[in-house]
Amino acid sequence: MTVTDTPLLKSFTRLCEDGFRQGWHEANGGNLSYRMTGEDVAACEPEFSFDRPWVEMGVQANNLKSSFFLVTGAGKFLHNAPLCPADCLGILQINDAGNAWRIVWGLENGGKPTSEFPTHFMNHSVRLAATDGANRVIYHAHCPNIITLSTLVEPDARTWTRILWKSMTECVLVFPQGVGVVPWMVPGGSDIAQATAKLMESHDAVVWTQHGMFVSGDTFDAAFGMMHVIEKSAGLYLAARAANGGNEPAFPISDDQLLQVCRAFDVRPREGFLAR
Ligand code: 2HA
Ligand code: ZN
Repeated sequence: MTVTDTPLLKSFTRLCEDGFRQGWHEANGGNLSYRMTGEDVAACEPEFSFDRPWVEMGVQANNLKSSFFLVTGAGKFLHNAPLCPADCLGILQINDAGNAWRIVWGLENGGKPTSEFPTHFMNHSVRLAATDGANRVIYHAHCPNIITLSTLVEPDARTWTRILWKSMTECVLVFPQGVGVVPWMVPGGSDIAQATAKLMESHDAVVWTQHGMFVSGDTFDAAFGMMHVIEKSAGLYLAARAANGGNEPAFPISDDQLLQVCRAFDVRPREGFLAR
């Protein structure tokens, strides 16, 4: 089986296409990475080549030494990933020191991994540790309602989380830890990578103010679903606020109602975010 025929490539490009259809990936906006299993590597290895140079990342992680990632390419349109995966996507090997990558498959024609690879890499490191290896997918999207909301609401995690939980009943079950919020920063470097990774220690989802969102998940479905739920909730809040003359929605779900939902489904919401 060739790399492009593997179920992994199909799941990866399906998410790219689904995100595009949602309107989250204008031009080259957004990026995706997946930490490969030993089986994934074994299936793809016959097509690997090890002649491209190592590139230092400016970040380092002990728990990702010698691992392999499937990633989207810098400047590539996610919409094109299903059409020409070997051009738009690449498989990276991490070196023994955990501080550099080299391309072993794909990104033909001189491509490079996503400009946000430092953030993806650091997020993988903290989510691997936080979930005992279960999380494998890190996904970044330019979801419009999240971006709009950040022009209206201060970059405070408790404020954001309460808005999102209170706009749709099951949100508190989907992201009981709430969302982390990174205040506006220059994208693409190690500073925003460190700030995001710190929040990823205790969240599945982190908002990049006026930019978009990062989520993590065990599977492509889980990561996409997380993005979808949070973005939808932001949209519901914006619509309710617009319909109410720009004022706060008159009847948001109450703290007590959210606690009832949590009790019914045996979920613990983040401490201090709901009044008991
Ligand atoms: O263009 O989304 O944050 C890719 C990005 C950078
Ligand atoms: Zn972006």
